[in-house]
Amino acid sequence: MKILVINGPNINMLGIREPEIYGSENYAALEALIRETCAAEGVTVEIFQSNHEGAIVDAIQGAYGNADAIVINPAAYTHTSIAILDALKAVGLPAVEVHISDPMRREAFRHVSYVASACVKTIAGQGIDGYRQAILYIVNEQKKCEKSTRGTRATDF
Ligand code: CA2
Repeated sequence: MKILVINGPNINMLGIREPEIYGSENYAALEALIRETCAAEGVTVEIFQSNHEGAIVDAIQGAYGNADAIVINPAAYTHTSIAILDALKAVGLPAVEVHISDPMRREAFRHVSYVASACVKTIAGQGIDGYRQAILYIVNEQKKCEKSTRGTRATDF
């Protein structure tokens, strides 16, 4: 299984400012957590971060035929981007939306997520551990799927 993890604008600045909102871990620590979680689960991972909406759309399109699932924190684009929503719908891969903070407990302009309707789950307010939870959710769903289809094909004995 391969998971593509996408981070939007300013996530690369983690740990530099606003630790009371985003915690004190930096982006390198986030990458390390994602890689450790995937390695422990036997999952291949690709991590992508961009400050540009179109580059994020390109990364989502690039996952088509190349990844089995997406973990995405679109950051501020969560609240504005129909293009990212459409890209997630276009590729049709299971996607989990992650937010380090809980946008619902912040300013009103953060209460709307344009991408949520294209995601199978949203994890918010768990700090960077939310990425670990998202990966484990995907792995567990995959295991459930394998279990329910096992032995149902004519070629299975
Ligand atoms: O809580 C989240 O993960 C967010 O997606 C983070 C975004 C924010 O626009 C969303 O509403 C919620 C912001 C990305 C990080 O921005 C930083 C700001 C200052 C210092 C470090 C990072």
